[in-house]
Amino acid sequence: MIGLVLLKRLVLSGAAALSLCGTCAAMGGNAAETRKPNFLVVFTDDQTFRAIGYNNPEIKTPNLDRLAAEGLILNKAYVASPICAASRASIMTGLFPQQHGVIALNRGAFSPYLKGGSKADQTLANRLAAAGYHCAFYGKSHIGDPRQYGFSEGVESGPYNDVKTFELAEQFLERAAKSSKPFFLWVAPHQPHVPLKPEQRWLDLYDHKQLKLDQNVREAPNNASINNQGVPGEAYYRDSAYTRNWKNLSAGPPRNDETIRLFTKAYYATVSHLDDQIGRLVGRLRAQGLNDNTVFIFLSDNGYHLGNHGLGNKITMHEESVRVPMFVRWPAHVKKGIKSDALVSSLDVYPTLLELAGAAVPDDAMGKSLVPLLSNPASEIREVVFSECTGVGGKPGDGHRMARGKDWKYVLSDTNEQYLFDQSKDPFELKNLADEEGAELPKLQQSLATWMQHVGDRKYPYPAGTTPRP
Ligand SMILES: [Ca+2]
Repeated sequence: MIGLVLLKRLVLSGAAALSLCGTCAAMGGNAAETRKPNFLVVFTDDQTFRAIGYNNPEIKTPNLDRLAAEGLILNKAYVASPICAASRASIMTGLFPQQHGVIALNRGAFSPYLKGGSKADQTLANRLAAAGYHCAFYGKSHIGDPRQYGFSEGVESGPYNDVKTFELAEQFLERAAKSSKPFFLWVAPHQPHVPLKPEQRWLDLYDHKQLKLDQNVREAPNNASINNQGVPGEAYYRDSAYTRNWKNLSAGPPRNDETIRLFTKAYYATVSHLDDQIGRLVGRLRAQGLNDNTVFIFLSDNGYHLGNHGLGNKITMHEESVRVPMFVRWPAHVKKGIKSDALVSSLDVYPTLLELAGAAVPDDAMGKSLVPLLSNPASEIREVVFSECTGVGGKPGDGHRMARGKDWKYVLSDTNEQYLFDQSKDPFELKNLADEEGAELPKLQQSLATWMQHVGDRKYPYPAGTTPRP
């Protein structure tokens, strides 16, 4: 591990890169010739934070566990928005949905960031391309052709094409190893988004009867608006996915323990298949001599409810929906086996990669660079992390907002109900403490109010009845 100052100097000047790397003799063309690190981001779809082996021994992800153990695990990673298109637009722009305009699934609002648009130069890929990177994208975009927002090559794949996506990504690495340019490779599989179609060999890894149910699993959601997932609603998603593609079972609410376990089995099996593909991709990285100088970042676009709070799908501000597995691996410079409890956002990918590329980070970027954590995982980069899922129910201002501090989480719900959870004592979010006296509520209310004003939230100023206490 190297110090932050040294890391910055190393990345920005590049001159010392080889002298610090003990395994450089084994490095291939690309890494040996370039000074800037390569970037490989694997961005999965709907993978909740408990759906990875190092957070949950029931799920089998040996490759991801090994890769995570070779770098920095980020325990508290939250997405800017727990829904596909909004989350993807956020990670590519470094902004929250109400800033870039892609609310919920309104991908048309991304047009200013596409080629020829007024904000096209602001995307992550365009900024990295300007810094000398060869940018390639394989997998699910959800916000248009990736070649329209800064990637010089790549394709947007449909569902069930992940095997092809990984093949193309491996072929890219073979070409990249022969190039003198650093690369930025974005791999976005569809797995484990529904409809689930796991092959039998992955299903065979799990006995649904042995799967444990989380403490907050219910047969049906209660009526609290914090659980509103809008239209068409999670029952549609889950019923259709499950009924069509695996077993003729209705898994929508009301559920029972068996249907939840059966769905979880299919979901875990899908993640295990994904894990195998990621393991092969990083194996190719190693085989091409690109391993040491490639920053590998793993995360998902949002989480997923597996019967938690009586829900499937995502869209809520519950942990299952908004918190994702995330780690950073960079063998040349990041120590193995380190973990951080710092509050991290998916928005942090944007400034982190720009900083490591030696490019300027724009003042309006909403994320924080993760670089300090790479050398000191005990450091903090923010006091509160935010998320939003607006557009729930089809109205632009409706939806959920979250301000999550170190131990406490505050949610302003769809219909202006307030929720306060003490994560240190109640990680499954079973007890709402918003009506109890204490310093945490006004503090997080104020944080959220400041954030709402900054992003131009349509609910700002606070709705009547929910005014932050002084
Ligand atoms: Ca998603």
